Amino acid sequence: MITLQGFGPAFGLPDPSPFVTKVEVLLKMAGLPYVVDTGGFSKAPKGKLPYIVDDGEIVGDSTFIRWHVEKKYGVDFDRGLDAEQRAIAWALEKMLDEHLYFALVHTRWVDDANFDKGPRDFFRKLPAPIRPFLIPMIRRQVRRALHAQGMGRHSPQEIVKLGTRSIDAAASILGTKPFMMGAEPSAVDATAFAFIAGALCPVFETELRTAAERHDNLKRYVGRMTARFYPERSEIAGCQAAA
Ligand SMILES: N[C@@H](CCC(=O)N[C@@H](CS)C(=O)NCC(=O)O)C(=O)O
Repeated sequence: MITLQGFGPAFGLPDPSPFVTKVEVLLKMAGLPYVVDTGGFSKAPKGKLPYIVDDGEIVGDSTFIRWHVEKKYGVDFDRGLDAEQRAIAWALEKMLDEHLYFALVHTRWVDDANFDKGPRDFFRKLPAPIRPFLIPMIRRQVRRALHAQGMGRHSPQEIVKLGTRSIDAAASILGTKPFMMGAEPSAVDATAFAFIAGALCPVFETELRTAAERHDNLKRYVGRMTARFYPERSEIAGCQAAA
């Protein structure tokens, strides 16, 4: 049995981390039984979530988890795609993982109002006296990480411009297709669903959310992915589940 280490549902999303949601959807796509555990952050092999424990084997990072599942269980998430489609899917996935992600982190962690509505809640289980020290410290770490990565050097308006371009690109790639690469879901849909749902999350007031809301095809896509992979949910991120 596979244990997926994540943060647990938050903000109406399967997980606040798009990377955890991505892995959960990949496991669902692969039809593998799994359980979610939220107590494993301190043992994360790369200091980040998600990671999985598969029969004692620990695999960290959503991409390495995908490759582990493909190799160990003989799954090809991209079956039916030719080399060019696989390359486009990879490029789209990495645009979301390595670019849109940091714009979303900025909107949730740097903007005070959004932080108060969202990430501040992660600290509610900590003893009250240490919260006033720890919360600003962790926010400083996030700001430093954004600065080191580069996104954090831009103004909020510039970050919105960059993130909007990625959201628009995802909407254009989807076009009128049911899923990113065609009639059936492939690996990139696990990522795209996680990030687009994260961008559309109604908890946060952001111009990136407005940018995503402009695309009806993205909203219907989140609803379609919800119907397929979270059939127990009537909606995710304000998008009604519908096939
Ligand atoms: N490349 C990693 C990224 C994972 C990641 O950035 N996880 C974040 C949550 S969204 C995390 O655990 N951050 C905690 C930290 O950096 O301390 C993947 O694909 O799994």
